[in-house]
Amino acid sequence: MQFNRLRIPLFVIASFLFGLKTYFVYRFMFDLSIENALQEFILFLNPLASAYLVFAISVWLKPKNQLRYLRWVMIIGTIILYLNLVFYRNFTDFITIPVLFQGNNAADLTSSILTLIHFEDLLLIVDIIIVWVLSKKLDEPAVIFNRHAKVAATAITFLLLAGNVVVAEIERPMLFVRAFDREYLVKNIGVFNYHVYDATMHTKTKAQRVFADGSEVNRIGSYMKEETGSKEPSEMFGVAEGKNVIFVSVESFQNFLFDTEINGTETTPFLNDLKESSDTIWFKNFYHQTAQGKTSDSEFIVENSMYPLDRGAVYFTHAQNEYNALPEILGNNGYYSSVFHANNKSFWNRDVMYENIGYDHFYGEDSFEETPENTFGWGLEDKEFFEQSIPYLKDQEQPFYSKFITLTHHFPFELPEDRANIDMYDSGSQTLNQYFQTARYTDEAIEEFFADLKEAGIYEDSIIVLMGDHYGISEFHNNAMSDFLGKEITPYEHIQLQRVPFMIHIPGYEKGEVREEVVGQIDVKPTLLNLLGIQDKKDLTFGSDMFSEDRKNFIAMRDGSFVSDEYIYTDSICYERESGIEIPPAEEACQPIQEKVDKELQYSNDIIYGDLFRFYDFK
Ligand code: GP9
Ligand code: MN
Repeated sequence: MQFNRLRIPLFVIASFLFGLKTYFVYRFMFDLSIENALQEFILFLNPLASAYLVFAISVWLKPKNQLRYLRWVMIIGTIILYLNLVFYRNFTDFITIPVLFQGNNAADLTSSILTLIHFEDLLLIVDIIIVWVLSKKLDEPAVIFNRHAKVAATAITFLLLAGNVVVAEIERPMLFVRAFDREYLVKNIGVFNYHVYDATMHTKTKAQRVFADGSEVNRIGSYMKEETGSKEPSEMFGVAEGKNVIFVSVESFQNFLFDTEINGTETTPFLNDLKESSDTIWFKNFYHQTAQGKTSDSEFIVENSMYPLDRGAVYFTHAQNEYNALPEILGNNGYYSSVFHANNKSFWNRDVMYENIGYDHFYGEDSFEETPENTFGWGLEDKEFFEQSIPYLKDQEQPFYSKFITLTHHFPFELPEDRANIDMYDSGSQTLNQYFQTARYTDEAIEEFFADLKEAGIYEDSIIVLMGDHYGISEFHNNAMSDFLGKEITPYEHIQLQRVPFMIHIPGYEKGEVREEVVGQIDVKPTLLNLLGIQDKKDLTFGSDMFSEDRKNFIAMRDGSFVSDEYIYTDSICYERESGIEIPPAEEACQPIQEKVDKELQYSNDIIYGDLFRFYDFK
């Protein structure tokens, strides 16, 4: 091998610097949980291995191209790493190919983006500069390798790669098969190899629709009928028959907000009272089940009683599929359906999906009057949003099903100072500090909405359903959360924090109660249909009527975690649900449900990827 004046080939220097940088980003900028020494070792090994893999290819190039290749790979690699970092800071997740095609959503993140870029990020270009300068100083002959050297350099690539895969497999058996969990993949094989894996998966799922086997739907359908949907109408059947349904999806609201105070002021006084009102049925153990599709996933789950996808947002990737969705069923039963949401219509591809699943009308941003005073954070503020919706609502044919999606209480939870009626919290997390103020704002907006509905004469003939779409405070803020709650955020606590509001408010009902059942977004569709006295015998759902005696007794999360009446399973740990005590793995207490969860998640994916409902007759 010919050495340059530095005696070390430049591609090795580049691999080392870039690998080291990547390791530092993994270790100190992402928030990856490292549980043991082997994981720590893998985290150190994989960036070096994958950097070497890419840089060592250069030895096969002509000297001039070699130097150019090294420089550009440094830059492109850094951009990929950095985009993942920014994405991670917002979503505690890594980019997938379907998410990339949600480009217009990224553009809408403009108000959040500044909080996601940090000053120390500048350090990420140091190695680029070093390699750039060195490559300019080198003479071309310094990077001429003979055949032996080339083969040796490439052989080392394979050794490193094989070593990485072997230790990763030891640490995490079946890593590539289960792959629900992107964090595990990145920890074990690195963000670059993860992208290669993701691209392979993407191609595979595209092919799945083409080769889908129509008879599969009968097998899955039988399972759903047997195991998931509840068979008999519950005692609440028809309680809200013929009423309008006003469904409010409350952005980023988590249950832990309830009954909290900041400096002696109640955070959400209206919702606190509403949940205990004699006209409200509140499910206090209701979990969101969303994944990468955030709000749109919550909508998908509610409309279809199916799971979101493990990668990307189903609203984007499979908006043209055949579904038997809630608005469509309601439409067949004499309901007019609409959505109110003051954002552009194509966000989350809503316009396409809504049309497909049978909404009659979508009141998007263009239906509202926006001024500099009434627009902050993500757009039209909630109070104006509700107020401006009332005339539309009044004009709708009854009975109607109308979904409202709020926006003010959205990350990064910005509120002009003069609008805040509660202090900021005081912790190391700006996000958490602001979270209470926008929650308060939305609470006030919903209170005003109730008053307006009464004034408009709509209230009496309607039921109002309030649901939280997903978490607002990600794991990134665990330290501040732990301060606020006065306890450590263990994996168990993390799952418990995924509880979001679910209230069914029935004016004049007077038998309101607080229910303890473990339920989730997947149960909303069958529950609502049952309340409205609508029976769709052929419907296929993964959830069941929350009021039913024979409802399914667990709630699965997209990453394979679950909550059952007795247990909480997450991060490969089985806990007793109520006490949070860990159950030793040897007892296999969680295993039977774990198997069902894996099966259901797979079935749900099969239906979506194969577009299997096109082979099923819902009529
Ligand atoms: C955007 C709103 C927020 O239209 O629904 O989306 P999210 O970022 O929460 O998914
Ligand atoms: Mn949301």
